[in-house]
Amino acid sequence: MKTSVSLSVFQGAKTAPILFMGSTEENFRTIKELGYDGIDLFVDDPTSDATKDAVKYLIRYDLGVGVVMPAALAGQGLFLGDEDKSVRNKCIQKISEIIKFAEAIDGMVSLGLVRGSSAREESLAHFYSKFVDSCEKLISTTDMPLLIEPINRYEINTINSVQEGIDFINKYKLPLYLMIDTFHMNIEDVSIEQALRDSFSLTKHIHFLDSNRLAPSMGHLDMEGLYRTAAELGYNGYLCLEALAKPTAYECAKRGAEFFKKVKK
Ligand code: LER
Ligand code: MN
Repeated sequence: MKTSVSLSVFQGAKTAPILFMGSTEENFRTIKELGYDGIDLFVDDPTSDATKDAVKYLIRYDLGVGVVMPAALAGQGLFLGDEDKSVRNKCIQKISEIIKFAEAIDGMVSLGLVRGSSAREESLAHFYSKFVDSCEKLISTTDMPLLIEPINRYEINTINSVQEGIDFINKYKLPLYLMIDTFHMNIEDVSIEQALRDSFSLTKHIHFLDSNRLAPSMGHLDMEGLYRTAAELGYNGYLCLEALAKPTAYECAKRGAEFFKKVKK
């Protein structure tokens, strides 16, 4: 299993799970020195200088990319399941550009907050018909896996639990995969371990956080047990600290590195 941390190339919200903020060389050097294998990149504009700097430093420090995350689009009001067709189309176009960028650096793309929430007055089926249509358009543009991330109910009202993610993919028979996140699973799933097992054949990436969205060992989940379950299942993707930078980015990343060193022994 490989390990990674989240980094945003742009100035993201302070409340977002962005461990390292900014495409500075110091951030990439620190991540490498702490022993991480790669990065999940939050990208707003694939053509920006900050994005180009990120690519330069990824190569310089020999770091891999797990997932490129288009969550910034949601912040701009662009959603794949939006009621307004022009909003959906703009979102599809922007994500297609991010997919092309991700392909060039061998990263996958996640569809999390960008799917959007279902309005109270519409049925969930109506929302999914729009979201599925957008997914089909995106799938036709790429051979790289697109990942659905189940996200907790306080952030979105579509695909909250891992089981809902599995059911969505099976129901619509789409060639999509899952990115699961233990922080959200702690809120939505009956058993994190069981959800890990149930979703394993579809899971390509894991956000590996403790109960408080900090590094494993900083909260109250059995992260060692979850690590062992992932190892037992033969998971060979990334375990990513998509964590809050608390008390500081460095301290949280260091605690994560110490955890991984301990459990890998
Ligand atoms: C993104 O990976 C995530 O987990 C969401 O909560 C959006 O920040
Ligand atoms: Mn996540």
